[in-house]
Amino acid sequence: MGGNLGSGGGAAGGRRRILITGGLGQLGSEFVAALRDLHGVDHVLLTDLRDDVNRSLIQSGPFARLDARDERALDELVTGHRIDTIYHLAALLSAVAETAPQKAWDINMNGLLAVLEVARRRGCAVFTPSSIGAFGPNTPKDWTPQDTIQRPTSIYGVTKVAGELLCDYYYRKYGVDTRGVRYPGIISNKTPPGGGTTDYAVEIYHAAVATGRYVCFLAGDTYLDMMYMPDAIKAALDLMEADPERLRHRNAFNVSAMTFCPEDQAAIIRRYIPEFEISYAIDPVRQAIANSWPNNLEDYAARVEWGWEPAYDLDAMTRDMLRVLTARRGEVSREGAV
Ligand code: NAD
Ligand code: AKB
Repeated sequence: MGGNLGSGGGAAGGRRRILITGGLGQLGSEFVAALRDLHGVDHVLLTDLRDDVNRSLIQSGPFARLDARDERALDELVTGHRIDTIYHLAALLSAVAETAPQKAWDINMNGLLAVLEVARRRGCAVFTPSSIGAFGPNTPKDWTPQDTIQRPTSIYGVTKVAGELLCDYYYRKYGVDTRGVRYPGIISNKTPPGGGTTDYAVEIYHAAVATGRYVCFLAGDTYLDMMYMPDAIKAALDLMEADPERLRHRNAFNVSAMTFCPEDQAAIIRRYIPEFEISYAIDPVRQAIANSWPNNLEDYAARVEWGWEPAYDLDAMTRDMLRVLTARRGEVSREGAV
């Protein structure tokens, strides 16, 4: 373990004492930094099943190896570090889950159950992300309403709907302060995505900068909701600090920032890299999942209940992604030349 959490603070309007599960993944690795900026390095305990990736992040503050399903180990960390808030990010994403449905159910559901049980006993608040994957083929595809039909056909979606309901149940039955959003595909440049259907939208930027071409596993006209990482972080932090009196939905807020298809994204990239080429080699499993998800969500409830507003659209995100990745590539080639 990288160290113990410092003393002082509390959840109510001040510095929280936070534990993150699955913290070495695409979201967690950036949530850690944002939460440490806000609450202090020593107040944020990073945990993950793995400890063989991202050594610099592991060494940057308190870390513990934790299987989120291990309720006893989680309870010990929560009591030992006097945790008051859990960001539960451990999960298998949609494409990986489809290769091992029983394992996906085990990790996604038993991990969440362990977190909720510990939160119930120890009085913790809990943030758990749901996903656009919680919707299915008979959900309205455009401007998908906050409260609508949810009959997902992927195992990932099944666990996301069950998770939304379980979090609502723990709030109603036991008063656990559970909160969450339905994230779209998240695009970021620090940690690669962990095996989802929307991963293409991240890979495309890396490929554009590295080789100027990308072979996409979804068809060019597949529309999906997407969001840039800074907005994803803002959504979680704002929701967790929102006045509970104003929250009617709590665990499954639709949040939306932009919708596009691979052809749209390639066209925007060409504004900045005119020679960029995209071609297609469709993966039937991920295409079927994508076809069952909405094109774009209506997020009025999040706007009204806690003031949600994204900052990045497709063009602003593309400029930032290309700027960061190009600079990083320059650094790497300069280091290589030394
Ligand atoms: P990721 O796959 O990048 O990271 C998940 C992390 O969980 C990994 O570091 C993995 O080692 C860890 N993990 C797996 N099993 C574990 C276990 N049993 N105990 C502890 N840790 C375990 O995923 P992510 O993209 O960071 O997603 C985080 C959450 O956000 C998930 O609930 C996911 O469904 C949700 N979400 C993500 C996106 C997205 O586009 N990334 C979109 C919607 C929702
Ligand atoms: C996935 O594609 O599985 C995730 C998600 C949208 O939940 N990125």
